[in-house]
Amino acid sequence: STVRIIGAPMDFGANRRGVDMGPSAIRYAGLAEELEKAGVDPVDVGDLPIPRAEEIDPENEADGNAKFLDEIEDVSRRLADRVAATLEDGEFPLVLGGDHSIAIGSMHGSAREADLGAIWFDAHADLNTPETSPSGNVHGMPLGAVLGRGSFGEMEWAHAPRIREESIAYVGLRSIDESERELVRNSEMTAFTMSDVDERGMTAVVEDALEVATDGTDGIHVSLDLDMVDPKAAPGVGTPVRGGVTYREAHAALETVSERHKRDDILRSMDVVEVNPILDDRNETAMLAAELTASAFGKRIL
Ligand code: DIR
Ligand code: MN
Ligand code: MN
Ligand code: MN
Repeated sequence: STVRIIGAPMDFGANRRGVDMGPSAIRYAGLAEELEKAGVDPVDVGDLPIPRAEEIDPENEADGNAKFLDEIEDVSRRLADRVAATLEDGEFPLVLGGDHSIAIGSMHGSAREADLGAIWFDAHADLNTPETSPSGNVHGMPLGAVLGRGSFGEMEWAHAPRIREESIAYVGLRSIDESERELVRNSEMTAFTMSDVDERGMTAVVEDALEVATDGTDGIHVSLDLDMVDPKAAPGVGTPVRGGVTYREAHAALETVSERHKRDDILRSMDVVEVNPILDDRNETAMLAAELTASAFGKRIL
């Protein structure tokens, strides 16, 4: 099978600069080689053209309470088209971020021709909207946007009717805004927090998450925010939160996804986000991102 690597070097959605270098860092860490070891055929189509923040009128930043929303809307539309075209060509879209706002485009594109479930590996819930966000950073809002919550103005199109809340499972949650907590609790989504990982172990949790995401859907999107992992193993992220999953648990999580994929061909699209080389320690977070992606596609020790 062919995996089409699409770089999305976007940092408009994050509060820390540098996440736009994530795609280069993950490639340099050996993503294509790791994927080959997993037995897939990677084809790298380069990066989506994204303007530099320096080129943008700073007035745009304060676009209501969603910073750089116009720029993000434009990138999301083009990314969604690329992801949909990749699937039409019979290839697997693997999108490299960039901040987590890129998931708006990748999920929307993936859900055009399919009922889509999702596993959201993240310390954060990313369910804010311009109305609820305390930061105005769109990387905290991608699920809000695709689920059609809140007012995204020109980006209302991002609502993807073929993504149902009940087909989304979180894994790794540990940092939810006060205003976001009720949104998650009142949603139809399934939330596995770090406490669930503590109590039940990562493999059992991800098996349950896979049940949620595959039940009644045509396939799943895996969104891997590297801040799911503890900052000791993944220091190069914009919003590190201590108490995250270990290096081994992270591998177990993605290996569990690949085991299920081997049986039932469930994987449809994936993104790997929030790697920030400026904050990293000798590219180790990018290397982890490459390794975990290979685990998702079936790379094993033996
Ligand atoms: C916070 C932090 N919930 C916000 N979010 C994220 O700004 O909305 N950090 N996603 O990675
Ligand atoms: Mn996130
Ligand atoms: Mn996060
Ligand atoms: Mn709508």
